[in-house]
Amino acid sequence: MTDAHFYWRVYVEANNADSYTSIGEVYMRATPGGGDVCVGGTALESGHSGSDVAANAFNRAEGNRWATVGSSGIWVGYHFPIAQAIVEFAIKADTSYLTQVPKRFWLEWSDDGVAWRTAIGAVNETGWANLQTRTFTKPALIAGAAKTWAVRCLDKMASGAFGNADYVEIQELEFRDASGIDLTDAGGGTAIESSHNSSYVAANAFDNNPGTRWQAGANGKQYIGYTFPSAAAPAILTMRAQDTSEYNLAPLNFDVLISHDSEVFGTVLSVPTLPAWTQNLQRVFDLAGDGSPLGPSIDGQANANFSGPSTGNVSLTTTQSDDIIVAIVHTETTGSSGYRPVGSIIDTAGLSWQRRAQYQWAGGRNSNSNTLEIWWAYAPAALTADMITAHISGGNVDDATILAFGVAGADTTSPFDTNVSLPATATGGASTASTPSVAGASTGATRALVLAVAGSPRAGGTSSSSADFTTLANFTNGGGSDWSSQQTEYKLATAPLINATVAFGTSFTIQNWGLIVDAIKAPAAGIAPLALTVALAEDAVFSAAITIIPPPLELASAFVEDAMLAPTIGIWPPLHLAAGFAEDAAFAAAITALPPALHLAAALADGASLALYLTVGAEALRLKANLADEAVLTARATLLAAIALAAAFADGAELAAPVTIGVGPHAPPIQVVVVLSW
Ligand SMILES: [Ca+2]
Ligand SMILES: [Ca+2]
Ligand SMILES: [Ca+2]
Repeated sequence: MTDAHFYWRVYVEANNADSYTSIGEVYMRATPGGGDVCVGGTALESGHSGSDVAANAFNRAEGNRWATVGSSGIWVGYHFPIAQAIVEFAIKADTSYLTQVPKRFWLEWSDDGVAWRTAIGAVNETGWANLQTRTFTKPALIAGAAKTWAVRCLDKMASGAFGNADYVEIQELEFRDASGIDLTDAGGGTAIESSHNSSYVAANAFDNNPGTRWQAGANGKQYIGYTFPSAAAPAILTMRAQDTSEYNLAPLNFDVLISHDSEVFGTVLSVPTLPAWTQNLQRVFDLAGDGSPLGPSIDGQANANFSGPSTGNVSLTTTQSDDIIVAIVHTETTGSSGYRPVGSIIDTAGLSWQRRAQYQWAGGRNSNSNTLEIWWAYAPAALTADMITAHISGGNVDDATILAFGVAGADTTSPFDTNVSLPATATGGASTASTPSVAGASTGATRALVLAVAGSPRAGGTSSSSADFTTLANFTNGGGSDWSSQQTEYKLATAPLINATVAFGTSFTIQNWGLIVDAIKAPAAGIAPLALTVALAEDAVFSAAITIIPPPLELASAFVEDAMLAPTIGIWPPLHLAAGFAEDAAFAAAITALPPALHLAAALADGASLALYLTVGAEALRLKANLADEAVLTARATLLAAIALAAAFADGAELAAPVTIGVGPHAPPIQVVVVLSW
């Protein structure tokens, strides 16, 4: 993500208690303490009062100001003639009207003047003096850490029962470390917020209680966060929507902010507009990632009942390609009829189905024989009304149920976690209804969708998932002599489970249950994608061999004519490699990083050359080079993981790129070689 944008504004959420808001001057700077860059452009505003137009905030003259009616949701800004990366701004009060000066406000940016995102903010600026100027510099992480972490909610769903309500709700927020521990659970910190409605305080989002929530409004944009007792460096953010029909009040997009003083905030991650929330859905975000929610995630679901005949159908529609499709079947017969396993599954899309798990147990009102199975198939394309048919072997069933769902973002070649404890199975509730539960579940994958699947020859109990899970389905077939019921719940684990007990919520109790717990893992050991972008002018050359293992690497170079860059880097995940070249420039890179933080910068004069071999550990790596004419920089790289490679070339250029990609923690290194010639 580039930080340079054409539109910047000061968005005011509160002032110092006045029905009007005014600002004498606004300054914006591309470097801390640098010169104001608000020149040559156009002043923007949400509106103004009388002659107090937006331009008055940029005329560098005292005794005039931008002013407008209102104390919240109003703004003044600047449309720059060239994109600017603002890292600091200042506000100056005018010669009077101090109660009109903003108290809580955000410097926001936009690329189109319509959709705005947060850059810097201040939340409690009181006690202004006439002509006083206050400066706000974007805070950055210090060794990856900050004392305060927050989420500024922007838009929310505009449909559904509560979609138009003018407030936002979050059931739970977590800031997890790399081992999956929610750092806020250690206590000693303070929940913070812009505001709350009624008793729906910020602390409700950090209480691990699904029955409580944070709610705030109006005007939509609100923030909530947590100030730790000392600086913390979470790796993962999770957000959970309400477990009620108000789930659609969760934010559809938001910015993740940090602060060192609980007063001035800066954005560290912008989460783009998300797909719609569902009830009790928990989404997971890599704080060093690109803002897209982490998978695997559920992509469509359907269920159906069948009694008597030995086939059952369900029609499934999904939205994404490269899903793993899962089908779960429960069958029961009464008396001495015996077990009814699934013989095969076929579907109209012609997918190749395999059985993952089968669990059989005896028990029920009529000494039933119960079979619960998990089947799966890889779907290269999204499914539209795919008819999935389970063929039961051994004869008719009394009752049966089938649940089908898609899982996006899974390891498509070997989807299930390979830990020997899985699939874990258990049965219970033989004499009295109980909550299905199994102990001793472990996973090997760093990130996996954990599934708990229960079946019973009894009427389904009250739907209920345990606090860290989300209910996927709860349904019952009441035909036949007895019943077939299923309940399935899931959660995205961001660290391996170790000898864990997996259970449903305590409200879900049932007799004669059977349970399977399993996990579908993320691909490539959760290593983030690599983006490699190069723009080359005429006669430029690019050749790169990259080997990476995983944390963030940024490599930037600016070259003048005849310059050459050839790096060799080996890294752990996310890698950003960017270079801008003038004519006759050349780029060749070989990179090898393992872990801790590396910052490398070089400026080369004419004819100079730089050749690098980097071995980096698991922390941020930054490589920057500025080359003048005839300079040469040589580098090479080695990666493990998904890679995206893009290049733009001018006249006469050619691209020949042999690419070999291996996945998995022990797969051979990826070799990426790009050679340009003409
Ligand atoms: Ca002025
Ligand atoms: Ca928590
Ligand atoms: Ca809560």
